[in-house]
Amino acid sequence: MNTTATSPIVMPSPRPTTEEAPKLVPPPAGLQPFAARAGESPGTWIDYAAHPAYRPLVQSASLKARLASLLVFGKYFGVILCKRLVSYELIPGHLRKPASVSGWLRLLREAGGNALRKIVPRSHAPAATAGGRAVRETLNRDGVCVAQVDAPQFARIAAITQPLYDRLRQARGQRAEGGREFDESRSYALRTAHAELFAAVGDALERSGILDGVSAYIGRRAALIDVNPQINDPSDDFWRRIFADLPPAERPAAYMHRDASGGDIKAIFYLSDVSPENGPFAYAIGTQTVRSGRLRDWIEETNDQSACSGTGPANRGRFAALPAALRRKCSFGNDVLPATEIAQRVLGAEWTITAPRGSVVLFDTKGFHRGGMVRQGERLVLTCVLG
Ligand SMILES: O=C(O)CCC(=O)C(=O)O
Repeated sequence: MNTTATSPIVMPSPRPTTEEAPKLVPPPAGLQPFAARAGESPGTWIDYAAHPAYRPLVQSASLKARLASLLVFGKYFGVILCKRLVSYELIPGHLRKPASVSGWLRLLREAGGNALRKIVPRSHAPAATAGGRAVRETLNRDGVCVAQVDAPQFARIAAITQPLYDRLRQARGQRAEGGREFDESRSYALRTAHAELFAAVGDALERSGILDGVSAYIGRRAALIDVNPQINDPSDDFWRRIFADLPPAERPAAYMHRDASGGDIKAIFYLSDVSPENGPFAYAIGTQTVRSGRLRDWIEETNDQSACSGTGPANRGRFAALPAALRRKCSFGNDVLPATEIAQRVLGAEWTITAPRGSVVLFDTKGFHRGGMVRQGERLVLTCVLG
């Protein structure tokens, strides 16, 4: 068994030089960084009993519907607890769906190791390099950090990924236009099949000091977990196709969300120039500091996992039938009403990151973000999970 091919890439000690330290792009002047207030979270901002899209459903939910919703919630809450116990999102893609006994053993070993690290956490030294320190400080302050990848390293990544984008474009082309869910914009490159890609991305992250900075930010040695090529174009309508049963209305924070994962860092490499029209990634700076406690996080993640946070009538019905304390979600942006205080605070902090090909955007996935909402043209990115 080749063990190096089955465990996450753990980078050797960082070895960037001062010249290689990434030049970080500051957020534009004029943004109002989000100042989190004690105890607040998406669940405290939206009163679903008074929200026009939910109020009638909250009022009409029968006892049977309430019990059914609670039952579904309980089931998915269990799933989330298990996922958090083994840090599921930190298990690399190629281990997640075992097809053999040895595959199951590798998965169990990985999951067990993650669970053990929760009980006996390993401490990690503060960032050792200038680039790493800059990355950590920027993530601490803004939750997001934009850098330029070294040109030869970027060229290597672009060349290796070209066939993956060709294949993804072909797969997307076979589907009727419209009605595309966000996940259909991505493919999942497994490390076992794409070792060269993982090596190139890992190298770029390591040599720039980014991985060093991420390690210092999360307080443990970060590894490259997943690498996902992604294409977005105007046929991706996941952000427009919301509340389809209701009359059109202004949704100023449509698709804004925090990830329903256990809290990892993502690195989005821009493989095409990204303008305001072709789906820039956007992040509300400072929102990584909105922390309302693990239980509330788990409740939000449960509702996203069970699809209860969707905006279709059935999803809203299930969500509305939950007890008020459980009516909170990670993908809360669709529900933000215009001209509310929270709309103004989130949108006032939102950095829409237009940048040339060769840029990389790092962000704390528990901060509020959105992207891939293309009006014109096409956007190619490589979304990587670090943790
Ligand atoms: O594609 C984008 O720019 C947004 C991605 C995103 O929201 C995510 O990965 O959680």
